[in-house]
Amino acid sequence: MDRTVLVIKPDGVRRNLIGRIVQRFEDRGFRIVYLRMLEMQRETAEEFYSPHKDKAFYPDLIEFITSGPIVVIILEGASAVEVVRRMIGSTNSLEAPGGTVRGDLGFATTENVVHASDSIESFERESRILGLT
Ligand code: FUP
Repeated sequence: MDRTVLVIKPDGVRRNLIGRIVQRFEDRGFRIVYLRMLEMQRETAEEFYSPHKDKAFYPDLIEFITSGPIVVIILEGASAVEVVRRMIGSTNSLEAPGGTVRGDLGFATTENVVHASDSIESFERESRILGLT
């Protein structure tokens, strides 16, 4: 069994989508092994998104992810990283196919409803940064 980090971003929380998002992953067969609502501190956000620190969108991304509560979840299941990534859809919600979280519920790139680890290494890194381990 693999584990992955799923984050419901501030837009998802503001738009009251927590239940619907969690439902999709439970329906698919994933087990929730951790779930907590928190506000990401600026320092944590900067470390979390440090691979993007030279990108033009970085300041907006930090502003956004710290703009309100998020929900941090660890999902467990077969091929969790890969399957959950497929279930959230591409980064730009406008390009994400129907049936994915971003394709069904999102309409932007920075404000794209959810985050999910893109590898086992990212899962471990994100767990450490978010203080889950
Ligand atoms: P993803 O793994 O799909 O969440 O996307 P990336 O790791 O490529 O990007 C991390 C975050 O940066 C995305 F959630 C949204 C933001 N981003 C932008 O705001 N603009 C861009 O052009 C690309 C990414």
